[in-house]
Amino acid sequence: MRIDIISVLPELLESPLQHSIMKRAQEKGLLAVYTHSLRKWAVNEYGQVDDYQYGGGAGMVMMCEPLANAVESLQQERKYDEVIYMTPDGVTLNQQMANTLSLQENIIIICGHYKGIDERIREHFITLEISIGDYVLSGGELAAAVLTDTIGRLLPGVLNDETSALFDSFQDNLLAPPVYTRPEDFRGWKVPDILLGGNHKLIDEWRLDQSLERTKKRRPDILKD
Ligand code: 6GU
Repeated sequence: MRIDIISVLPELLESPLQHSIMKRAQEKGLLAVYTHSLRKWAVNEYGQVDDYQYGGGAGMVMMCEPLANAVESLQQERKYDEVIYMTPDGVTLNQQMANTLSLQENIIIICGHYKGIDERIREHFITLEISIGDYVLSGGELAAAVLTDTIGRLLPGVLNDETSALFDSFQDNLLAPPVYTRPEDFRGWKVPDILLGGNHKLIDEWRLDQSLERTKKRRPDILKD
């Protein structure tokens, strides 16, 4: 899968996508992430990509021309399945959306800044608007990194058996059960006996039960009947 991210601050995206699982996904050739500085398509030699908003009011708006040229120059090279705009007024990201997006071949992600992007770009280029939660970030970059990570780890071959996404919280509308590692006794705090017994049927039942309890208590809203 290929993800092209358009941003006024591409540096912000680099570190989060260059380590651990995202690094491995790219090294294995399963994921290709390209970041593009919007300034490359600036309207003048000063690198301008934003301007005052019509009607007045504080805050700059990202201009049509640089964004339209950025998207179209990418679209000239290949077909994109989605042109996504990261924005707090988009639909809230969840695991189901990540699963769906992980099946796509090529996507563009646009990171907003300031007051956002000119509405005409949203109307004519954007196919999907995504928020990562009900709070406001200074820009869309961290949100784009979150989206890329959550999609990237779902691509076949990225995770191995040990890190399998099948048992993640939310994957089956259940939170993950508690986990423990050595030692068996830390300051008198013991690992549940059942996990030490080696009876995998009982362990699976215990884990499912813990998942259910945890979900009922913490996230009754996601629990299926
Ligand atoms: Cl996608 N962008 C910004 N700026 N803030 C957010 C967000 C996105 N999602 C939640 N808050």
